[in-house]
Amino acid sequence: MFNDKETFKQVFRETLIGKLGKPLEEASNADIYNILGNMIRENAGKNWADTNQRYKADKDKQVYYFSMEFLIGRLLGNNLLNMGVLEVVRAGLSELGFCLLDIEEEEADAGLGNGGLGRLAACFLDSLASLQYAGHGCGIRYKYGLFEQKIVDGYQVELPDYWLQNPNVWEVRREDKQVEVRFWGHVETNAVDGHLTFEHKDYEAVRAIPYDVPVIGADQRHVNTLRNWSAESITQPAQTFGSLAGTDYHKFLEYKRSVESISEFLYPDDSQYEGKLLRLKQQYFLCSAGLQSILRTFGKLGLPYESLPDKVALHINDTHPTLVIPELMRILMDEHGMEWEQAWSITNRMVSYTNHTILSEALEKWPIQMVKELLPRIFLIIEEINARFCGELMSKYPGDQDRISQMAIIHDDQVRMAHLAIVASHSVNGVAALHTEILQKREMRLFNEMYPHRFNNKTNGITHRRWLQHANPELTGLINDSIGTRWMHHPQEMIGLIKYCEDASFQEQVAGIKRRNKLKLAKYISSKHGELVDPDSIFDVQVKRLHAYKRQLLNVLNIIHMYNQIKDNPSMDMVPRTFIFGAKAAPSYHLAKRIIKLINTVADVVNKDPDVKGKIRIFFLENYSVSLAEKIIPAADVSEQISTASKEASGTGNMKFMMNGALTIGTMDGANVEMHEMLGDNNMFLFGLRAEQVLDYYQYGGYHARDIYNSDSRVKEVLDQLVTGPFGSHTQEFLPIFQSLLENNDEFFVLKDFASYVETHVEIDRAYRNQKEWLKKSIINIGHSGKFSSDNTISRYAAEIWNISPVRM
Ligand code: NBG
Repeated sequence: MFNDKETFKQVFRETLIGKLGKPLEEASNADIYNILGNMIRENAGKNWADTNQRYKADKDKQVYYFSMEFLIGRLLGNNLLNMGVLEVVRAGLSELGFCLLDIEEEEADAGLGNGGLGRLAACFLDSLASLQYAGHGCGIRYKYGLFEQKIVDGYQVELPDYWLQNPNVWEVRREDKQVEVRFWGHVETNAVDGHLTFEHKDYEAVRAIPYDVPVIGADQRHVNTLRNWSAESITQPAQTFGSLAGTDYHKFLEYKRSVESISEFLYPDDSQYEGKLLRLKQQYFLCSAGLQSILRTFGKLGLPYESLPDKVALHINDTHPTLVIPELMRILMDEHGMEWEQAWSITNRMVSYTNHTILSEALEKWPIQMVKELLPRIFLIIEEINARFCGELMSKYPGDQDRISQMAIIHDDQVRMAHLAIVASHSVNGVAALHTEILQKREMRLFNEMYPHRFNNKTNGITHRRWLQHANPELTGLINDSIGTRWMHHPQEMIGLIKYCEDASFQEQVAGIKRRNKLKLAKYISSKHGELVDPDSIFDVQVKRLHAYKRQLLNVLNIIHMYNQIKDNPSMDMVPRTFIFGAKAAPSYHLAKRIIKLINTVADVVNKDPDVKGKIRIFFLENYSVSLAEKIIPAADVSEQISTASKEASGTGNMKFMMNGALTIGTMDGANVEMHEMLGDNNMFLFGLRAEQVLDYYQYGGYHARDIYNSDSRVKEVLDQLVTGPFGSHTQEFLPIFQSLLENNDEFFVLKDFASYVETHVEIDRAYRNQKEWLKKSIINIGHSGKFSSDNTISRYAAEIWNISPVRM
């Protein structure tokens, strides 16, 4: 029905009338979206079923990617793209009087993730299906995604994101695949024939219902599954509470509320650990439901359980799904009667773990009391894993008590989830070369010594289908016209663009595309802010979660400094700059929220000041999300990747900007280091401390932020302005920022890197004036960006961790 425009139009019209009982002329954009979305999903249905059938028939090894977050964003455009019908549908709809871009805007942005970690999971699903791997997502169907951000008087206000208000056309509720997850209660231990058995008694049962979303690969024939679990009360309350009279009825309602809360909302913390009971419940809910359903599918193959590691790989995205480990042990031992040693060996061969951060505040540690009460059987298993591990340590490092307490899984009455994940996995990977090196040499040195072959690097990637082909169709067209279309399946072949980097007509086309993307974004900003945006200014963009280590503050301090310079010298010669920010702060992260207020305050003062008119403009775009990113990134000239070196494990925004031709100003952190390896000093603007220097300061001291305040008059002027005029207020609301830099000695080296950052921005101004050179750099960036396609990353996970090959349909 999608083969050609005319057939599409006809079928679409008929489907619409059939489903809505009204003619096309009366349909709204929302109607069109719904009909089209359903048509696409139904159309993918056959391939979906065939893919599953094929996996089953051939008993192909399956990978399950467990993640508490899948930041999918909108699916319509990407599904049309991967099915190869984007152009047919665009043209067909247009002839029917509808604009596909407007129709896409009708879709709720599935914000079931915080930032990079969740978006990485979404990119990986796209690559798995597109490269024809048998790899699926296992997640939670949160009723509310990440909060919707409003900016009111410059402050962040959080609103619930009820993304399911309209039916989700992509998901299929699978009641037949439901499982039961058990909480609370106690464990009864019995000895039968000298054999211990464990029985979980008086537990509270929760129904886990899967909602399956097809993940359509780029060849459209290969369709994997993202299975998101929803928590529901069991249907027969009498089973749990006897009769439904009187107090029992209230008990039931209470129980129902508490069960449903498990999949109600996504924790809005990025790189931050929240020691809340509900979060632990969510984690176990995901792990238990996911595993039970995986093992049920495996069971149908009729193979012995010993062969599990050959048929199933379980990947845990950060430590959040670590309970997969004890849960798998439980099922193998308690339900399949396996001995500990065998269950352990199977678990170890099945599980692999990715670490996404070295920030200590993100390391999960659960109080043993909480684990023991909520998950009594799981706790016993974790205790046993710990006891055996400590025993191993004692025999390997006799008398080294210090090492044992540093490495133990249970310590200080807490379960250290990262230790559990490392000990039980056959592979532990970092997400960029530098990050992996820091894990091996510093953060996890002792584990690396003990398990030298377990650690490996898998540098992150992004799907070029969403972030280039879908987000930037014009640039895609230009690439196709110049090097053909093979790069879409072999993104590293984008390197072929390098030969055009000095070609005047190619450069001109790249410039034209960038300008048109900037015009579109300018229009969007104007519609939101009611101010004109100059498309000839440099669009200098920092969009990502707000966190002190990402140093949005450094960016603002430089803007204030530029402002001061213009005030001193209003005729200063500079290329006009439009600074664009987008960032959500965790609702309880007070300093981060102050920084948002500061950005907005500075924007307010600067944008109103006639002295800087035509020189600097600042916009904070509210509610940064996947779909907003798709509008912003293709329009950026400068990409700000300015985290304190060593702190950003990889970053993935950096790759998206590079792929769309922005030049990066960045520190030698995360994947920036690998970008620099390819680009060299000429095609990237590097500044600031190196990771080694930062880590040495942390270890040995020697940094005194106040010395910089006292010796650099620019720094003093800017910081003083935060507490006095023109940005300070009578409420002293920026005093905490001021104090974090001086009283608390500037944990993230903002002041230390200030001078080199300022200088590098001057260099950017200079470089931009030479458009030919700038465009050359831009093309070199695009050409090298194929390395950062998640297709590349996923091929490595497949070959080096999961041991799977593509399944040719
Ligand atoms: C984040 C890192 C990023 C990285 C993404 C994806 C967490 C815990 N970590 O640098 O901060 O790009 O993970 O790996 O969210």
